[in-house]
Amino acid sequence: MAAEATIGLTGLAVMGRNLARNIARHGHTIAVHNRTTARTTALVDEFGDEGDFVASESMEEFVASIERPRAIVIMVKAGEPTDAVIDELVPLLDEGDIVVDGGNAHFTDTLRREQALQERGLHFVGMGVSGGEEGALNGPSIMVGGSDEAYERLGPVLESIAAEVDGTPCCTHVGPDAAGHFVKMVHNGIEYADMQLIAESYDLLRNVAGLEPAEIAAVFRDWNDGDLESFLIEITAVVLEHTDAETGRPFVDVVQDAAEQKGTGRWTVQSALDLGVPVTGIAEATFARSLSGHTEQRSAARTVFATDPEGTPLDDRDAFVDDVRAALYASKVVAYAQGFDQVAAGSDEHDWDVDPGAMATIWRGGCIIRAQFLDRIKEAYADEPDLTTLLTAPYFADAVRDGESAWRRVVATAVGAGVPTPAFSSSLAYFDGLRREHLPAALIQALRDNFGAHTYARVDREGTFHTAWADDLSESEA
Ligand code: NBP
Repeated sequence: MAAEATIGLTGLAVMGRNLARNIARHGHTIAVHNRTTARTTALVDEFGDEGDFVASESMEEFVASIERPRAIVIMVKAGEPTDAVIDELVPLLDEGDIVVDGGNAHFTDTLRREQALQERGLHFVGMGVSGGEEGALNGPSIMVGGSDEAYERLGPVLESIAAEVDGTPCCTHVGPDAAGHFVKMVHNGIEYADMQLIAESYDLLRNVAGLEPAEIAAVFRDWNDGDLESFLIEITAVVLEHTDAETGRPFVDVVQDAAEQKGTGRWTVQSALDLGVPVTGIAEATFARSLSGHTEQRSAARTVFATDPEGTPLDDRDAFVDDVRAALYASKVVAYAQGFDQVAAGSDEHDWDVDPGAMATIWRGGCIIRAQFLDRIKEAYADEPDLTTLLTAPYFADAVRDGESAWRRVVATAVGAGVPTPAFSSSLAYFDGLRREHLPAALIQALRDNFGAHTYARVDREGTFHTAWADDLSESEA
């Protein structure tokens, strides 16, 4: 078979198929393959007229149909299936060929695979693709890891199929080896926090302000005209105004209130713990999903503690709704600041040299967290590339300062009413933790020295000290 395809893609389930169509629609000849040939045939039968597809039944034919150095995208189930496909592909490849994993791999798997393929003279690219099936077809946000050489070959194709905002493609070379999959993971973690904050806002508007779902939909639509403008706020309005055809009830009331946390949120929190980065918003969002799924414990607790606290009646419902908007925005600033801290920490740990402004730029379109807000983040990093925390960038500092009292009122009201707002509350606690002159960590250090001779540093002189707690309380330099 003549090597005629610019790029190849194996794994033609929903994501792979849509990505292949997107590539073909942009004028690139694409070789396609799937373990089960029926999917390949179906793609070409249904959409063959959208572009130039070169279909193969066997992996050998598929590889032979791609121009060298070959660029081959794998879009199969993450984990063992990805390793199985890599193992099948590698013996058929030549030095300098590029294997791209577009699945949701854990970044440590990508580190391992990159190392193994590099030793065989191949490039391995971990590529984060955001935007679900719709994004894959019409323009995803693409976070590409791997070598510069690999990006030179892949960049033109990937940038042509990515979403575009203000003429800029939502695709970039994030950094070496696993940088792309790492930032995709944090992106998903931020998505968890974003959705949890929206869910808490909804709960407060419904159960403290007493609004009906359709009324709350109108509130979200209104919010979507301002600073909060984003895909998630927009679809919240759509979901909340939807009525279940069968029962005539608000759709949100016929959906079970048990959310899953499938992996990337958990991975983000696990990595944050390893890196020592407090991503409280993402962690609380992940735990809130876990709590929602503990139906037996919830049922037991409901039986024992059924009564809601009375709380304080609202004086002014409209003012409360506006307070919730301000609290949502301030908490969102915190959640994103924490996510960007994690990207920076991961980048330092692995020498990836990730440009945070570029991440904000490519998340503006194609992906689930796309929002007007990301333009402000992009600008903040453009003004100050070494920003210590997004919270102190002038635009965000003003936003938090303006919303601070509303934020405190909302959290206090929620606590009084017994409505759980773990993401709102923990974001506020994080903000307070950062801005305070003194933290009680001093007492923790003293206690650790008392029970375990862990030593402490003093505020008034250099050095490390220990107090003889069980003896004469004298202090010595450790
Ligand atoms: P799935 O994750 O459902 O995987 C199905 C594909 O994997 C099929 O092509 C299947 O081939 C192939 N496959 C499996 Br399973 N085991 C295999 C093996 N041992 N050898 C060869 N092929 C094997 O597909 P998807 O939902 O399209 O997602 C693809 C990737 O994209 C995943 O990593 C996913 O996490 C990621 N992703 C998904 C989304 C989304 O919104 N769905 C978004 C972003 C990223 P078969 O047809 O022969 O069974």
